[in-house]
Amino acid sequence: MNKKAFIFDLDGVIVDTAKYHYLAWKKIADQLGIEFTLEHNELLKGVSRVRSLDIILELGKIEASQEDKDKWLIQKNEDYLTYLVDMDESEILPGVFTILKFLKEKNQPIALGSASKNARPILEKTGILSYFDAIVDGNDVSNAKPDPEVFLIAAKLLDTKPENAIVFEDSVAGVQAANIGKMTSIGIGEESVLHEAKYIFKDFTHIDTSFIESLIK
Ligand code: B16
Ligand code: MG
Repeated sequence: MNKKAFIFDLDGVIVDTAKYHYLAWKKIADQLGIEFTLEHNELLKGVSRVRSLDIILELGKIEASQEDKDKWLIQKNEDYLTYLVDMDESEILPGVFTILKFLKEKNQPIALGSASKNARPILEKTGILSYFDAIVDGNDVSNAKPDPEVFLIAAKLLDTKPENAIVFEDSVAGVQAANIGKMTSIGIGEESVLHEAKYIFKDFTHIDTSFIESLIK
C-alpha cells in the first residue's frame, strides 16, 4: 500500500476568509478610485498578496511606485488582521471538521498548503492547528500557485510521493498547481470554475467518509 497524504488549502477551503480579503482590498481600491467587485475578487483567490495588489492596480490601469505599493500592502494586511481578531471555530466551513477528524482517526498525514502569510494564527484561532502534521504557507514559498512548489514541499514534509498526495483547493490556480505536481486535485466550489480538478464538490458536506476511504486505499 502506498502511503497517502492530504493537503488542504486554507482560504476558501477551511475558512471563508475570502470575504475579509475582499473587504480589505476594497478599501484600497475605493481609495484609489478603482472599481473592484466580488467578481474581480475571484481573480485574487489563491494569489499572493503582492500579486493581488498588482492585479487591482492593473484593473484601474494605475502605475505606482514601489514605495506606494509597500504602503498599500501594509495597510491592506493591517485592515485584514482586524477581521481576524474575533475569529473562532465557528468560522470553519461546514463539513471540514468531520473530514479532518476522520483522517486523524485513520492515521492519515495532513498538511496545510496555503499562499497566505497569516495561515498559522488562523489555524490557532479556529482551534485546528494540532490536526496538521506540516504547515506550508506564504512564508515558505518563492513561487506562487499555479506553481506546485507549496504542495511539493508539503508532500515532502509528509514523506509522501506527489502522486500519492490529495489536494483540496478552491482556486483555479491551486487546482492547476496540484495537477502540475501530479497530485490528485479535489476542487471545492463550482464545477464551472474548477472543471480542471479530478473531483469537484460544492463543499465538504458533500464529501462522505466512504469517498475519503476510497482515496486512502
Ligand atoms: P495573505 P490560500 C490565499 O490563501 C488567498 O486565497 C488569497 O486571496 C490571498 O491573497 C493569499 O492567500 C495571501 O494571503 O495576505 O494572508 O498572505 O487560498 O492559498 O489559503
Ligand atoms: Mg484558497
